[in-house]
Amino acid sequence: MGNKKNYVAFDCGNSSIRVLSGLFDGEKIETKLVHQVPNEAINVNGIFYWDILYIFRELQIGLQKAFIKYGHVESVGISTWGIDFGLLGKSGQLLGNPLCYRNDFGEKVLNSLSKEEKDKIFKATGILDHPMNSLYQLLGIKKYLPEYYKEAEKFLLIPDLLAWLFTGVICGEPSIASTTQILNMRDWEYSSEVIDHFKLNPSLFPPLTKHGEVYGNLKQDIAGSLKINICPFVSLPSHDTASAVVSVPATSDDFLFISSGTWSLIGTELKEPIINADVYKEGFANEGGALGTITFLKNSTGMHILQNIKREMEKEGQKYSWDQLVKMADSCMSIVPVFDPNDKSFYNPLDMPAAICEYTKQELSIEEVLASAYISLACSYKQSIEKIEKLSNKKYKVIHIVGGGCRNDYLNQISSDITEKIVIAGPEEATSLGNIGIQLKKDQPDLSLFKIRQILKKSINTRSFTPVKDQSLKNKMEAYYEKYKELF
Ligand code: LFR
Repeated sequence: MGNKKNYVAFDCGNSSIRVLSGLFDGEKIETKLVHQVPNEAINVNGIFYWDILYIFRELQIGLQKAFIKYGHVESVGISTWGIDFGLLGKSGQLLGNPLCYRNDFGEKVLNSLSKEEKDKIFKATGILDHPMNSLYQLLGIKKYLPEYYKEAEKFLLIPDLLAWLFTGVICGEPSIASTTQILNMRDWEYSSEVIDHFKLNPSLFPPLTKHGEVYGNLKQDIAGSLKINICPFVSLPSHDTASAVVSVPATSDDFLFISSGTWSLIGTELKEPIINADVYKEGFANEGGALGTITFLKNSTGMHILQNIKREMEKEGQKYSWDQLVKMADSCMSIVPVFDPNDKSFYNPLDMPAAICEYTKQELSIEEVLASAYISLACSYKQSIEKIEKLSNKKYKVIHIVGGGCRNDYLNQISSDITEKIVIAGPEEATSLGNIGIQLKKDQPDLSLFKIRQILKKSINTRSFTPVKDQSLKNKMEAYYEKYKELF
């Protein structure tokens, strides 16, 4: 490894827990996946939980592997999915496993609010109301699991909770804090208006760190049991979407991105939030990005649909590769119906293909279900992009698709065909690269986001997709989108 530095990224998503080493030679970063295990919410008596101690344990195994493979760990950064959190009790211990945002508490709470209340929260924060936001989950716990809320002293979002488990330090991080819908995105402070309105305990929320600073060190007992060096933990965009956006290989400050994973986060980066009635109406949020930037985005259903179709197909015991699924979708010659991937029916169905058939009111073959899912996802991308162009009064020629979902070249091509824009796919390891990119600030505090992006751009390969030229295919794609727009 020569004298490359070994930066470690924890990348925890809804479907996998991963540890990567980022080997930095002073010019570029080479990422190496050192550990990966599946992640899954666990249903206990109808409530979905995350097994946080399993996640903690697997991250330790990954950290140890990174040390054994590449030597001294320079530092560690944590990125995870947003919204979910754990509560520490009065005696300083974790009060049970964190709940998963796919429970229905949030929806029940949000449905009980008046339009005025919803407007007030959006105005106070700049974040869109979505049933899964931590605010509604927390209020749901207050109402439906009151014993947890009563005993809670600290609210720690998943990366903050992991940071506490690894370092013993209680702190928060701004990008993940924005997924609560309690942070005011104008000044990045927890909104006293929201806290007072819902009579939340303000001391639940820990102080926020600054990107690039070291907030703690690996606990001595963990370092001892893993037989690795005591390494610093660096504050960085610990919301996976925010770290992924750091790695977008854009050539200018102004770009469109889709961070593609279980969710597709479709947006652009801004210096200041845009908080007005149109933004609210069109369903956009001003989430926290890296180093004070705003990721202005729409949270749209992504690979979740395809992941669940695949899961259902595999229930009989046979395994399918993603290539096989693409071939099946591509073999479908018929005109398929389109559906709104963001409809409630697809949020957590027991059987995704059945949910699609029921929603479209058609008996579809599995090939048709797959084709319909691909087309519908691409149509939802186009609709969100049209809205971004309207709200920002700009036109974009290129869409950067980053994250695990950009491995799917079939979806990349259909997205280019439907949106009639160039798609640049990559990097796939977007979250980890962004995470490691910001860790570089530990030693080079003056590194700007622009400079970090240049380093990351040198470190990756991308693939380009241009819109279909064949006129009859073009017409077919246009017809699909017209249908989609007419319906949704
Ligand atoms: C993407 C993501 C989204 C968030 C969703 C649920 O991985 O973090 O940004 O809305 O997961 O937490």
